[in-house]
Amino acid sequence: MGRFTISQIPYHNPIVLGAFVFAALAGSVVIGVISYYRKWGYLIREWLTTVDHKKIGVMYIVLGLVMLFRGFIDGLMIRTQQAMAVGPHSPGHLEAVHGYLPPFHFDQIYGSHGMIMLILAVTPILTGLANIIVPLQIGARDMAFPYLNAVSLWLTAAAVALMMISLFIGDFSHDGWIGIIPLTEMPYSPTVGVDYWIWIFQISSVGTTLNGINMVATIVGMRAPGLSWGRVPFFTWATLSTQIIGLTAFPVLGVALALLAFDRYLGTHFYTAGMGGNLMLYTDLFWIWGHPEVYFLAIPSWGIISEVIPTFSEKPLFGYTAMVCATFMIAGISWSVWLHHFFTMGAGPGVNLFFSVATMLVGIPTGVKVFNWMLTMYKGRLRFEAAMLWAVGSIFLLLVGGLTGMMLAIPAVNYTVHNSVFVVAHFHCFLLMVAFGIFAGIQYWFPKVFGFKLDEPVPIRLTQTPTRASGPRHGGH
Ligand SMILES: [Cu+2]
Repeated sequence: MGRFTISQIPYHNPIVLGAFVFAALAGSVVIGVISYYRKWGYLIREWLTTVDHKKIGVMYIVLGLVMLFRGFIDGLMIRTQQAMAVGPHSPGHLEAVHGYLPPFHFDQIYGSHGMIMLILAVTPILTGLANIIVPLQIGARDMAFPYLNAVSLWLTAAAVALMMISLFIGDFSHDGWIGIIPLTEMPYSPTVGVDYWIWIFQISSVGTTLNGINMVATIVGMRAPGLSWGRVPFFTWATLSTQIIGLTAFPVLGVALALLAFDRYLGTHFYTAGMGGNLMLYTDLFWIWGHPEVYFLAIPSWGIISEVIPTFSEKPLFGYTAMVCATFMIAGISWSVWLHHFFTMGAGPGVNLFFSVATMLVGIPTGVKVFNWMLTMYKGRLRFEAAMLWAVGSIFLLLVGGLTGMMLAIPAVNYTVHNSVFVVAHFHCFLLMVAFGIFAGIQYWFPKVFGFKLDEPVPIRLTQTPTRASGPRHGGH
């Protein structure tokens, strides 16, 4: 904090100033409305200090939706800049046109968009859904450690607060959401931006790890009598494998960030070339967390659509056991593929080949899932309500995102599309698949939380040979 001065407030930047005025106005309106209706006592007693899993879940989702909005604005700003800024060699342009954002501002937005969407929007929303639904699905009264659950939520909220403060005081990291090394080292990033980035990441991942401990303890130890593993609803299975990934992956990120903090504050050389340090150490540690993190987001989303599709097909989930096995296979393989994030960094053909084959293996269990969803819908009585439309859309996005992923798994293709937006398109298909799953889940479970169904137009019903649902139904309403 000693490095903050009054000059850290970017009052000379009209975009930031405008955002600050808007945030201040919106904040005072919210405070005014709460005071006018005298709801402070209710808010503090019933919500802010609660340890109830459903209310914590709702707050997680609200927090995530607010950050989804900010991340969306960041995305719009990135795209607007790219549409306006033209390079000197583009057709019809003899000189560069620089758009509306100065480079240092664009770089911050570029980092904050990724950071917000992955860590502060999608993760809290999925955690919130699991918080609400998992104890209900397994017949538990609450999570195993309700107080710890509240601690996890407020750690995430603290990270969100830091993220919002970084918008107005000081700056945010200029070095991308992955913290490209050695740019994040002190000589290249002397401002507070990278420090914000480190502590937002670190605090929120401690919250996520604690939540993982809580979830695993709940699912393993608090299932209702008779709810054996073979009958556990699929979303709970998905949450269990997700949290096992989280529990093993997030500590690696914690170490990677702590070593970077040592480099910055104590002058150590873990990631710099001097004194025996190596920047590839950071790259490896980061992506050893970074790839499992992809499945940390995707698997719960697949869990959601595995609940939605059987309900709106009026059939049980096809291949329950295969689905569970596929989920854990994906979780397992996700540990041996991280180097595909830097094929072009020169690890050599042997290493690249290993990680290429390992990456392609992920396609097998993922394909199992896609076919199982399709076979669940096959000859079902399909009702295309909003949740089902999101779920089916999600499968399409998984197909596009997954097949481009198979292309990127080939190192030669990686070299070819390097520095293009191919990989950006690939992972945005994949993450929008996650987002579609989230919207399906919110729509589907909304009545569970609030007691009424969201309004929707008359659902489309495909007339097909009716087959009655038979056998045990896994999960759902
Ligand atoms: Cu990956």
